[in-house]
Amino acid sequence: MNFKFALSSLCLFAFSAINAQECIDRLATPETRALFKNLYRLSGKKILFGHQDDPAYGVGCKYESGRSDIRDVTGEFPAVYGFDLGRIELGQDHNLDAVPFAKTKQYIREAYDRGGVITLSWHLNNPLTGGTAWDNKPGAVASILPGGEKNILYRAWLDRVAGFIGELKGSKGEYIPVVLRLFHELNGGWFWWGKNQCSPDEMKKLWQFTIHYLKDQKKIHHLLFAFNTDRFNSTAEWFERYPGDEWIDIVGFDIYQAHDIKENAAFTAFFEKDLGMLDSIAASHHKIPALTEFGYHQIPDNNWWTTVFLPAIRNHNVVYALAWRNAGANESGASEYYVPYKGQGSSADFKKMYQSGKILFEKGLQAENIYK
Ligand code: BMA
Repeated sequence: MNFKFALSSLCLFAFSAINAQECIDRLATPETRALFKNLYRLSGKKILFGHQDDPAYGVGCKYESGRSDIRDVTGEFPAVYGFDLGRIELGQDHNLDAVPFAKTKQYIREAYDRGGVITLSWHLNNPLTGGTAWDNKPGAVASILPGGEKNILYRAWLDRVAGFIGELKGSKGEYIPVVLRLFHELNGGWFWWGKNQCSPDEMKKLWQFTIHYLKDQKKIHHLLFAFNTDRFNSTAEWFERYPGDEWIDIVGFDIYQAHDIKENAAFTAFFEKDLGMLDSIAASHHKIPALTEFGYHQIPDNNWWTTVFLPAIRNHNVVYALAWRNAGANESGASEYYVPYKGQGSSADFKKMYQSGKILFEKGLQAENIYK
């Protein structure tokens, strides 16, 4: 290799390496860039604990200011807060789980003031049939692509999402950065955007259209984009519907343990295998790895946090792990929850995990100044 060639390839390498460690939006706000940079930095060192709908409600409290199940158990709010936009597309004032969007906005502002990370998912209705996100008749993805019969409707839905996100501002008037997690679990077949409902090519086009629309047409520059599958068997499966590195900041997967303690060993094996594959995916593509959803329904194993969850996750690079919502009792009285509430069987063990120092909650994250 001659010297000139070596030098120019070195420059090219250095240039792409620097660029690769930035978020995809070249016009991203300073706080959004800082969020990307700091999550990238923390990956492999700490894991931010997240919880869906955390300050809104839990098993132990409903819309009580300053309370959450995580806070009742540990004394702190989580580090990451997930909320869902499902039904915003219809112009409703509350989401599919009855959380008023006005309250979500307020929770997001308070979470940001505490130094927390905000992530939004979107269980949007089926645009073709008008059914829910779980109405998985094929054809909806094709119908909302440019030229499709529902593309104009889909744009109007994105306008509403953009309207909501555009109103998220901090106390200095700066936009609050948001990790937007679209079309989650797309390798499963249960949502209308799932693998049996559209081709990989249609799905990639939908991602690209959606991100381009929000970023370049609606001019929203405070988003990091998260792409996530459900549990997966191979890197090839994970990548099948990936739109490309220029569209995605955060890479992840969702995983749930089935309701049986006997499955601890099998779950651990699967979980670790997926975490390992995600580590390589993120490292080779210069992306931030995250466990975008997880849970063990009703946590029937009192020691699950320190004997299953923590040992599996602690040696991997996911920078956050978002537990699903503590919905509490439904109409039939059955209770849905994935983190302990005060007095729940696994709360002492959860506290032990909290004290391990590896997993960050509200205060540990505050020390990291992730928006600077
Ligand atoms: C599911 C359940 C549902 C909920 C949906 C969207 O996993 O928690 O009750 O409506 O997520 O949040």
